[in-house]
Amino acid sequence: EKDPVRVLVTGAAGQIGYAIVPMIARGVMLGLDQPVILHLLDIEPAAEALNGVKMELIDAAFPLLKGVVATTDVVEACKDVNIAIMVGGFPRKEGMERKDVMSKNVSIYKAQAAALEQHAAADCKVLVVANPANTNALVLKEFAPSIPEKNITCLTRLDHNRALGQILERLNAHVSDVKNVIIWGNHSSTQYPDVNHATVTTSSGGKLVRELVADDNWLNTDFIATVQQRGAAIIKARKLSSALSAASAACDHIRDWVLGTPKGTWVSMGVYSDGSYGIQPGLIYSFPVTCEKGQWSIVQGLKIDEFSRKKMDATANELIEEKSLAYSCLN
Ligand code: NAX
Repeated sequence: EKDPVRVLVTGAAGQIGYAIVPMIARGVMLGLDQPVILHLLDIEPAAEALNGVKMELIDAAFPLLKGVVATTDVVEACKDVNIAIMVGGFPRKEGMERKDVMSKNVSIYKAQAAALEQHAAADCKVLVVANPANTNALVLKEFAPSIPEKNITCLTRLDHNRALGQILERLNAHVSDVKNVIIWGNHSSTQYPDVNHATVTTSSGGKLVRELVADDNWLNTDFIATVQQRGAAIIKARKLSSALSAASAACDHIRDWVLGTPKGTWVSMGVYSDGSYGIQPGLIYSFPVTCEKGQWSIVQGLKIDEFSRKKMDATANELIEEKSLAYSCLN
């Protein structure tokens, strides 16, 4: 049997936490042959609820689950973890200024960066889910300089999967037949869902989504807006934000990162920009990536038309602005 992998989930007493821990314990994230030890972190006011989650995990008797550490102590939570799923954060409450929310999250991510840097396994892979996800990940990177920058990512896979979902519904296709949509930029309403390179497998071979949909107007307007606004639509319907789909996407993100993407298929991940596609280095920006042997690389050489260029730059500009807001909170 393989040695267990230690997986940290912060904000584990929250909605996404409750949805993701059984997925991890069932092998959805790391495979059906990979035992896991779950490290669950939350804050003092949620300590009792966190303990309840631990009790339910014990009661579920998952064969792959070799242990549960449930704690409000960030050092204990980070000890020797191989994978860190950062779901905990400070939500925006009604009437709060953006700067105040940013300031709370900057201080949380600064502190947790330090704890991960000192106590996590040297090759720990980090996925930030909590919003503002890209900028929280950037703060984490800045304050954990000894963690390789390639190991710090943020979640845009939910947006990627939402884009696939819209195409599937439109074409009445099956999920395994549609691939290579792209989410560029920020996990926010400025993200750019791009279908220009997406394909569908049909009985007569691979076809471009654009050809099969045959409605550029829909693809350039309603499709983009629906994906960008999907989070808000879920809140309106459920009176709660996306949780099962977010948890599932986080599992997809880590699984593909660790176990690799299928040949010819890419996924979207928020990663530290190296300047690819003219996106300035120093931002955590969502790109199309392929993964092999636990390493992601940005898909190169895709043709970018003028429509896409504008949208990719607009979401980059929002990230530049968020970054300077985050830095202004440090003083
Ligand atoms: P909840 O409010 O249900 O849970 C958040 C949990 O984090 C709470 O239990 C809270 O006590 C805990 N927490 C707060 N500060 C903490 C700290 N310093 N250390 C550890 N835990 C802390 O929110 P939930 O619906 O689970 O969403 C979690 C985060 O995911 C939010 O920031 C949300 O905006 C973000 N999302 C990001 C998505 C993405 O695609 N990147 C999609 C889903 C989701 O909206």
